[in-house]
Amino acid sequence: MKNIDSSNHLRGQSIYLDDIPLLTGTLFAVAFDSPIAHGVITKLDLTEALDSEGVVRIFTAKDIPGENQIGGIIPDEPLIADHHVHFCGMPVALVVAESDELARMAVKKIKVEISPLPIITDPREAQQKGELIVQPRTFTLGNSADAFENCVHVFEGKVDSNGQEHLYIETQGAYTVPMENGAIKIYSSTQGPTAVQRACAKVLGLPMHMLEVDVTRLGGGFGGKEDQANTWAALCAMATYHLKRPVKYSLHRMEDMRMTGKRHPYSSDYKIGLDKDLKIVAYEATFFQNAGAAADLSPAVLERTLFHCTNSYFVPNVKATAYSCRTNLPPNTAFRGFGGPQEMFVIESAIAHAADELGIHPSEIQKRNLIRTGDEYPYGQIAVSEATECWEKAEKLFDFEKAKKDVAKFNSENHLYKKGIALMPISFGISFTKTLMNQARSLVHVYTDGSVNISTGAVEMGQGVNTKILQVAAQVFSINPDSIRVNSTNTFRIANTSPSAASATADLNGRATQIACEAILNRLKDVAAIELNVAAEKISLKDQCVLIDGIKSAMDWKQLVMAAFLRRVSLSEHGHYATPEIHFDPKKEKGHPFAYHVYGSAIVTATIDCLRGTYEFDSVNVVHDFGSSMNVIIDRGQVEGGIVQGIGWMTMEEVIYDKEGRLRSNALSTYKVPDVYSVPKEINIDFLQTSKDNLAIFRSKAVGEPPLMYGIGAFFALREAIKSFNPEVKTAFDSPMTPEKVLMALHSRKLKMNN
Ligand code: LUZ
Ligand code: MOS
Repeated sequence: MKNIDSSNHLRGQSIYLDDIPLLTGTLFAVAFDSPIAHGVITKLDLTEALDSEGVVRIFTAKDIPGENQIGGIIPDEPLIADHHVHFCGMPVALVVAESDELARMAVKKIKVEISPLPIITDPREAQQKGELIVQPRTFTLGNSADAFENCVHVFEGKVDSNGQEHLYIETQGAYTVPMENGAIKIYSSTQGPTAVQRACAKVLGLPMHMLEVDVTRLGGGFGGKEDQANTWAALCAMATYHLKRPVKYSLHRMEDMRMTGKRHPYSSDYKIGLDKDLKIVAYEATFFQNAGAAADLSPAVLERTLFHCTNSYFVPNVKATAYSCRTNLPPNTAFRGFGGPQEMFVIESAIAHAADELGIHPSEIQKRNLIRTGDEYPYGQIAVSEATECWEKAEKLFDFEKAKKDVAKFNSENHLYKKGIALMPISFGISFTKTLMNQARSLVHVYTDGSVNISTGAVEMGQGVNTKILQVAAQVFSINPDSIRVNSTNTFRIANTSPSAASATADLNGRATQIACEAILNRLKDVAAIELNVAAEKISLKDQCVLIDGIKSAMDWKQLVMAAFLRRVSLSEHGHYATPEIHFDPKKEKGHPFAYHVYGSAIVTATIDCLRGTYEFDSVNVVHDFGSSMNVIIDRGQVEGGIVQGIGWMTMEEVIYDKEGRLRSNALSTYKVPDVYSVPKEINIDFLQTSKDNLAIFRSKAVGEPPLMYGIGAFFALREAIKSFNPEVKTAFDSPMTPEKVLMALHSRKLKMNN
């Protein structure tokens, strides 16, 4: 089944925030944000801006009717700077004017004086100065200190990974409309309608039932709108609260890039110990997460880093410690993978380091250490693993041995072009790491004409979740998908939602939909049994017909629905799903936090131009654990997109803040994202079909985040190619591997590994 949005997307008929028709009297908001990364506001001069054409009002922190606080996990983030500014891009004032252009003109006339304070941009420096968002956490398994004593090979080093701009095509924004009795309707480009509702309630000092958040779809989120859509919604809602007029704020790209947080850069230390058979016996890592100026989701991201500290490997002795470090950058936030990719890059670097020293290809080590069913993850969960299955199938299907030989042959015959090949296995835990968040609800109505309308907490952001929800209902009722509609996500229909995140949205909301549809179905079967005068067990529904003992009766779906209505049987249901079996004890740092894991292996091949340092990816060949995919087209799209986004993070996307905490890569002229020319020339995705029971919706495993991490293989493929040109060089584990860095590595004589 195709994505139900494809046709409207193609015709430009899909509704995004900017497509909502504006009501008469709508005003436009634009934030004035701090030009200084850290300091105390000594003077804020609004006079000239207030006189500017079309300005209705300028709001500051003292206009906030409730609490000036939008911190989700920790209350450490003012909506509008009061006295202190903590990062460049922090909102200081909100101009509201008759048009977007007039608001922007007025913003330029605001004058601020800020007495500067010391600026920290480096996470290690922050940690040394005790600037931590939360207490550090440590996961341990076995005894790594003792285990290192018995290792034949021990290697230590340092790894750095940079941030990543989400670059959702639709920028952040909100549109707020005053309703009766002081209620406010909030259209928001958010992954978390309830997060927006909660933040606005706090800022306005209103009960949540006054705030209706409505989301039709997003033009991408990638984690950037899990928490950080709250700001714009709360700003607009505050203006609507005071002015009793609709207020819209749709960010320009440069505002969005400057004012919002990104993927967390990490700086990490590793120590890896192997025995003579290349088994990883001990592993230690310390992570310094660059959290930015406020907690945002950083503590949760930090937690997921620890959960994935050994990626797809079983290591019997592990100690991993993670620090969330407060710096003067915009608060970094969720980004596809949520701290997992940063960690996986660290253990893959440790393995590559060991392989360098031992003179072997890293895959020799990777392969020997894949986690098997029954092995224990460092947090106590026992693996039900497909790691070896994916790896071995990839090796066979894409003939890894031959590919390696072809690369060697190419390299022996070419001097100015070199190829490199890398294998990248992944293991990603599915569930929010916070157990309580793993719940969802679905409201299903069947109308008397037989058509069906579904509302859930799931937000459609291009990932195809609405199509999957629709498929669930179509399958349970066995009716034509055309007779089903999935509604916008709305906090008045579905309450207390978890954000659409953690790859778990289709599982959670799909399961809730299944539960609701099955409840209605059971009532309908009872009605059919009475109408047709047979036992209810004999009734089934197929292709909009009622069957008795598998044989078509005279009654169809529409007649059955009408019969139920005439008998006053409810045709609506509110289904609730909470993932069973999961638990975690943060005191012990042990438990069973994930419903299941997703596995896979990718083989990445790169070619570099050794004169220029430029490169291309010849192919990415993947065997991915989809379980039993319920939508092959959508799932394939998610894997392709993830791979390209992962490659972008690892190779070309370079977030640059200067020492003053100002974003230098602040536009698409200075921040390079993958385009059609830089995607791999070939991407082959093989579906590992598994029949094991799992907690996914219809056994169709979550697919949103895991494939991004295949992109890490791109770094190591480039590294292999560089090694072939310049065997002397020990390329630093410092991503992204930009063409500049490749060129430097190719032609440097004794560039020391940076440890
Ligand atoms: N968001 C969140 C996430 O709040 N908790 C998670 O565990 C998570 N994992 C991945 C992506 N977003
Ligand atoms: Mo996400 S990083 O699942 O919002």
